[in-house]
Amino acid sequence: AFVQNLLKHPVFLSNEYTTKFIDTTPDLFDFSTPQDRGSKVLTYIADITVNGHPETKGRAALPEGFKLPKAPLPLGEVPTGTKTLLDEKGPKAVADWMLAQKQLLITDTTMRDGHQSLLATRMRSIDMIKAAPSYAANLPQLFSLECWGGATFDVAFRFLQEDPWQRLRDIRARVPNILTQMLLRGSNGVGYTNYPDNVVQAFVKQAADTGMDVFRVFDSLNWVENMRVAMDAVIETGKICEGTVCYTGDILNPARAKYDLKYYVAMAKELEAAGAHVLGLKDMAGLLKPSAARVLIKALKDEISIPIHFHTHDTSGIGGATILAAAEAGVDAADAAMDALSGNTSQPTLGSIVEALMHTERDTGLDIEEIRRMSDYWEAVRGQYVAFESGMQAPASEVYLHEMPGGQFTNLKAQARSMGLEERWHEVAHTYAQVNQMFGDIVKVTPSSKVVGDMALMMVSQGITRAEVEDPARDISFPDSVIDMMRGNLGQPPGGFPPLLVKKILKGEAPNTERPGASLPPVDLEATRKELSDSFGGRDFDDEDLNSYLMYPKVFTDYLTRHEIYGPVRTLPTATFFYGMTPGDEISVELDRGITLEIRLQAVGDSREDGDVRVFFELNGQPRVIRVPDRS
Ligand code: BTN
Ligand code: 3PY
Ligand code: ZN
Repeated sequence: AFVQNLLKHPVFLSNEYTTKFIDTTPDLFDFSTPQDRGSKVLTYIADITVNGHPETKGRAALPEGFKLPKAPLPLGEVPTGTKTLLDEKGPKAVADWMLAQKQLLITDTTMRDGHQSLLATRMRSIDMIKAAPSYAANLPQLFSLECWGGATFDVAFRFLQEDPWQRLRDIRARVPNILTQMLLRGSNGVGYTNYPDNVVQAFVKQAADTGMDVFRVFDSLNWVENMRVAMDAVIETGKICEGTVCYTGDILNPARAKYDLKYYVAMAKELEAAGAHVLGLKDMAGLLKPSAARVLIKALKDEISIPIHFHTHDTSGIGGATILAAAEAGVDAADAAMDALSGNTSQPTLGSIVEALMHTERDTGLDIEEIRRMSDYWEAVRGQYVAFESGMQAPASEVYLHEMPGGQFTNLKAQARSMGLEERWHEVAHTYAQVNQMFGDIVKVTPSSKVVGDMALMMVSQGITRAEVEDPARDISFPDSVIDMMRGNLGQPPGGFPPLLVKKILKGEAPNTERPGASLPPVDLEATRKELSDSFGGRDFDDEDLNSYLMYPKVFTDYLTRHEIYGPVRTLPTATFFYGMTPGDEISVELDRGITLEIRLQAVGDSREDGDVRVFFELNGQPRVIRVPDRS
């Protein structure tokens, strides 16, 4: 409408058009809100340019002379890979092939746990999509690409204004040969709460349909009973079920006898019997020491006959040594992150693992030069996310004390900072360890880790000691998440929760010690779809949307509401998405295959009495003015 008005305007026709003309000619703005996607995207850019992005405001800015990251060129044809084997022969054939291989198989976690652990999960799809064709062509020996799950859903909708299903579809379309892999929190899906069985089932089916191949299924209290629904759903799809043991404690330490070698072997056997094609060994905090890995992997290899896939974090600085020890003991596959997104709370360094195993029996077969090229790209990508760096300077042995998962560490630290507890971080870490003991020494991984973190922050901020929490005479107002967990809503840890503490927290109310899903009624999926549709004017919603809504009702509908205003912002360059544009900047945005917008920012007007700012663009050569409220 604006362009129509502009084109007919006599001053414009007389060729005296300047941006000042637009700024001083209100009738040009006599049109209803711009509806087309281009205008919506311009509205987003204008808003960020004028008001800043709430997430990067006050944080580190992009370095001077910043350049857009460039992915390495794909080298020729796409060779076959692990995905080809799954499609042709099924999950059992993949597992058999894994066992028959000599090489250590490698999963690249850069696109999921790598940025989850280093950059608070803020990496945007566009940066992954650009690398995807190069992965397919240049690194076809990778076992899998972990690119989904964990915190992906929550963050994509809430902070990145993009749809995680689209991310998976876009990566899948560009990587036809390597397995995609996700982290599934068992009956907690990709959320923080226990969902009804049919919601978990619908989610798994949709993930498989959209393009997921390997499902690493775990339970945040290591309760196999609570994993079966998700595992069965994966098996049903014909994809790969990686039934997973979470590692905590220290099998070599007699003082931590609760989680000893026998415990892990027994759980692994249970998972094998439950139908897992692969056993996942998930060391989410990076606690498995090299000497313990030798003992544990050897025992597991002796006792079970499915392949073992090892995941760890480098928080202590010796994660790489543990992977090498596990490789020596015969582990079949291990996770690593591309060099530029590795180390500290992330996974050990992929290129260095490849180098360390070169010319040995477990040589990974990966091309180190291609890894370096890919890592150079990730290095440039990481540069765009300076605002989300945690400031962690060095690995630390303190992780053996607090046992915080890599994905939680930086988040909890940021939370502590926002509560004014930054200076007291080590106290938070100590308290976290005390809370774990008080809760009976539990596995700490999302969502149980969040509960421990909530309790620790509450105790430190209010100056409450463990003795006071445990004192029956002292009234404590517990965080909601703690009450919820003690009610049994996340399931049961081995041996149950300490009865006296449960009694105090629940004030005598009886906890549910059965599997939570057993008492949650199934959700009426079609009625839920209708409810979603009705709240958006009768619009159609597909199964992906429905599954998003089932996992995150409020987060998803907030995302949809913002989508109405801002349109498809997911393909904006990351620098633009987080920092807006500077007059004179030009960007090219592929909205959809073949639909490209050339956007140039001409000028930003001054704030007017009406509180709005006019922002002047050229969109594919045509002038466009966008008004946004000044909130800066
Ligand atoms: C590339 O393909 O190299 C990057 C361009 C991004 C294309 C966007 S990503 C979302 C959407 N889906 C597509 O298939 N293309 C666009
Ligand atoms: C998650 O659940 O997001 C995790 O990464 C657990 O380690
Ligand atoms: Zn992890």
